[in-house]
Amino acid sequence: MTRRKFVAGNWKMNGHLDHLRELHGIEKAAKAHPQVDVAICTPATLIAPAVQRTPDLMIGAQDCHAEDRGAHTGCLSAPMLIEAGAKCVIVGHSERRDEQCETDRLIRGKAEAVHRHGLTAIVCVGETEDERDAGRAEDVVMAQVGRSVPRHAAGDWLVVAYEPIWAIGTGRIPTLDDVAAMHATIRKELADMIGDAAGGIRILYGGSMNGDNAADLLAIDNVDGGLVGGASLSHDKFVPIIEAAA
Ligand code: G2H
Repeated sequence: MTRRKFVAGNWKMNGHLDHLRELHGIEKAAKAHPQVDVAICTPATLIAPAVQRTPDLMIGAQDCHAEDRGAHTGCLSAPMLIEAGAKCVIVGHSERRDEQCETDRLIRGKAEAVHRHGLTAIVCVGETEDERDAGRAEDVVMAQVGRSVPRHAAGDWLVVAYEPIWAIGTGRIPTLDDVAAMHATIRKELADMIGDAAGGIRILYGGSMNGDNAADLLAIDNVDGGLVGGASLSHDKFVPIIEAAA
């Protein structure tokens, strides 16, 4: 099955209003390569101004609550993110699994909320270095996929991002063979869960993706794009990744 490549930037807790100038070059590259889906997930405070500044670029969020409203101080719901102009939402990033103690069950609830309101959910999974060294990487990731991905998932609203935690922001990446093996395992797990619909779900690689390694990573079977942190913060580092995906 043919899947459109998807390159999503994750600005994490970086960027102020003046940083939105970086979006112009990214929007231009996205327009020049319409065969690639391109998004930037900004801090929530920047979503609305980013949409205003670059209306043709997909802007996303980095989290949302599983509920639509209520007594949840400090949280944002999917309808609020829609109002701000978000089109996609990262859920279950390992930094939130770790720092906010997010569980697979909670992450599945967030993905379902994202879908309920017509947005695209990017569900993150990935193993620690200890888990990989112990030979448990595939078991850990399969369990996360099994519990975090809703059973009615489909390619038009759900994306999985495989991010080995030890590769995040470290400049280290797995071997290409290891990436291929993990993405194939995720595809198989999705097929066991949801059948033929699994073929339409995009599986992104994340963790120190940059302009130098993107072409090799994106050429791997079942690598349908990238979730990019550090290299998405400037257009001159992010645009080569979009070009590699085109
Ligand atoms: C992994 C990735 C973005 P980086 O978290 O989600 O970050 O590309 O900086 O490793």
